[in-house]
Amino acid sequence: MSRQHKLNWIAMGATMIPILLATSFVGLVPSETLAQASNTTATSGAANATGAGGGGGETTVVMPLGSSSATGGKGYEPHDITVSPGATVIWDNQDNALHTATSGNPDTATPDGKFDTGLVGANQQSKPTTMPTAPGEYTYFCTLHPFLVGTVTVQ
Ligand SMILES: [Cu+2]
Repeated sequence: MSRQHKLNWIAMGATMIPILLATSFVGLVPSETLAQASNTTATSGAANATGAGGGGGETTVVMPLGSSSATGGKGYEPHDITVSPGATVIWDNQDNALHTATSGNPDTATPDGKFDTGLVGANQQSKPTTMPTAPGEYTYFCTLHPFLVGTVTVQ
């Protein structure tokens, strides 16, 4: 066999390997991967439910699309949350305007310094924001749209 022939055989072998791998992988896909995908979905769904109800994990409050409209009736969702002392909360801004979650008096739009996300951009999440350690009910609002009001109960 000439040197050129040998090289051709090697090259052909190299191209066959990926094809064989791809073929055998495709054979595995239907049952295995679909089973895994549905398992993953079920698990994350369960984790979310636990986080929302448990109070022990991370709590997320949504600023829904339309929150910047005073008459839209959209506000922090959920409006009231209960967390343990010093827990962290994330505000998820799904609106197309900037918002904050700032503790204080919404009637006078006066922050009290207990917690403040600062400005949260459209379609962004706040940093994990640490809640007070002292039990109580803390009212907060958006400094740009003070008609957006929510409460955090620490207990
Ligand atoms: Cu706002």
